[in-house]
Amino acid sequence: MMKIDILTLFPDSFAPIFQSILGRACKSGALEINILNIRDFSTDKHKKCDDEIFGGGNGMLMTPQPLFDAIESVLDDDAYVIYLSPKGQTFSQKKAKELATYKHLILICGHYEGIDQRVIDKFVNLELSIGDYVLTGGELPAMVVVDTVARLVPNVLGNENSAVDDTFENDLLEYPQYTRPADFRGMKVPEVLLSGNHQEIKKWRKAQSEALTKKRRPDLIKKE
Ligand code: 58G
Repeated sequence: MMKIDILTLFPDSFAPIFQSILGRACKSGALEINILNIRDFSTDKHKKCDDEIFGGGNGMLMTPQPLFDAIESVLDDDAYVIYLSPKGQTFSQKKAKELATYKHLILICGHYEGIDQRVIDKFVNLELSIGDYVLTGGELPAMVVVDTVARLVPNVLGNENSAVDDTFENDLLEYPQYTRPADFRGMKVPEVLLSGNHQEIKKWRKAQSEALTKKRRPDLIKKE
């Protein structure tokens, strides 16, 4: 059971994560995802959440007051607070495994030129980036992190083992997989997979994984 609170100015953009597997996990109780609109916490008469940047510079910054109040409304002793930012540590399957051990994640999505540094200094445990590119908001990165982490939480995926053989779980790319029919338009499934010889199948899959990783992602192969 994991709780995830997402703080955003664009709550509607999270509709996709309530589809399919994660939607089912929310209904089954394996996962609780709350979307909070940062604007609801603004004490400004016009619900303003942004302002000009001290010292000059282009664009606007998210002001501290709505963010402080939004974070404090969900903060507890179990919470681990993440700010999605291109300046953050790079996200990975390894990082996802670490995050999956927390009971409560709070994800902050920035917009414009980002958020006031005092929010980061006061509350943020981890600045996290999904890759070396800049987006208009932290919503897409937040969805990437939620999807990746949630599928590692017990009882979120139907089958408890389905995350074990995945690409990256053993620093190898996954072997090719096939389903019926065994012959589709003359393209045949490799004979060994139809043999029922589980030892041979295991050997074939390992060899395929290693060959593909060596060809496509030599950087993943540990030099020891
Ligand atoms: C510079 C520009 C600093 C995450 C924008 C902060 C968030 C990319 C990623 C921002 C993001 C990523 C405002 C919009 C954060 C703020 C947000 N872009 N690579 N943009 O994970």
